[in-house]
Amino acid sequence: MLIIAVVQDQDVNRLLAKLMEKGYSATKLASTGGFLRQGNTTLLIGVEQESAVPEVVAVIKEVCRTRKRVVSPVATGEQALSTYIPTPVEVEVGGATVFTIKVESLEKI
Ligand code: 2BA
Repeated sequence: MLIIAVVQDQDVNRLLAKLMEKGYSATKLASTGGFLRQGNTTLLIGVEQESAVPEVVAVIKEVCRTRKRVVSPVATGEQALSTYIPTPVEVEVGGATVFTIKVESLEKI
């Protein structure tokens, strides 16, 4: 099984430490959220047994926090040419977005 978790940068070190402590392997990828266009982190966590998924998800739930971000919309098109003043918008970013996928094979070469 492959667990893909998009998490906030602030939670990554604690999350990786907990996962390693419990014997899981993970790969950390720098990513960017499509909506906020700000950095976040994507972890690829491969586990051999499907039964390990709930434990990994529980660790993610324990570590990752929901936070509020204030974003200023970027002016586009005609707005950019006018006296448009962007109003900051508050967005709640979830603790993690988690996808779980069945893996056909895992080969280490
Ligand atoms: P972003 O795309 O930068 O989104 C950050 C937060 O902005 C989202 O938090 C959500 O609260 C809000 N948001 C996203 N799209 C929106 C929209 N069209 N209108 C209003 N608000 C919107 P989360 O939902 O917790 O997502 C956090 C990050 O997880 C996302 O960063 C993205 O990188 C990833 N993600 C979330 N859903 C995904 C999906 N279905 N597929 C792939 N990645 C996803």
